[in-house]
Amino acid sequence: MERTFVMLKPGVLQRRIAGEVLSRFERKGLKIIALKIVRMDRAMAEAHYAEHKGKDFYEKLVDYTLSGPVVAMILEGEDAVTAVRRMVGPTDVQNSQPGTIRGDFAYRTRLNIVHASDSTAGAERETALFFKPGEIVEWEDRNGQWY
Ligand code: FUP
Repeated sequence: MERTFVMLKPGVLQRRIAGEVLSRFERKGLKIIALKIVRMDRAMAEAHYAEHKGKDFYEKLVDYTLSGPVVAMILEGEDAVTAVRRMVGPTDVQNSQPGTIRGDFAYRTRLNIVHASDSTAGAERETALFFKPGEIVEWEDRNGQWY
C-alpha cells in the first residue's frame, strides 16, 4: 500500500482546525499510521523546503513554517500520494476549488495550510526527516472493505 507524508502548517493548530482537516483524510479512508506535533527548527524547515531555496517566497515560507508547531503524519492508502494531493488542491489558492482543503480553508498561497508529498520518493524523504522508524505503527485494517 502506498504511503504519503502530510504536514499541517502552523496556522492549523492556531486556528483549531487540525481535527477538521484530519477528519477529511479519515473520512476518505486513508489510514493514519504516524501522527505527532512537531516544533520544527530552522535546519529542518530548510531541509524540507530545500528545492525552493533562492526563490522570492522562500524566506517567508521558512519563517511561516517556524512560526508555531506543525502536525506531521503519514497516511497510507491506494495511490495515497495522488489521492491526498487531489484532496489538498493546487498550491496556488486562486486555483483551489471549494471542496479541497486549500479551497475551503486557505485564503493566501503562502498560508495554504497543508503540505502533502508530490511523489513517493518525496514522501520517503520527508518521512525520514520527521519520523523515526519506531514511530510508524502498522495496524491491521479490519474496516478496509468499507472504503
Ligand atoms: P506544494 O507542493 O503544493 O506545497 O507547493 P510547492 O512545493 O510548490 O510550494 C511550497 C510552499 O511554498 C507552498 F505551499 C506555499 C509556498 N509558495 C508561495 O508562498 N508562493 C508561491 O508562488 C509558491 C509557493
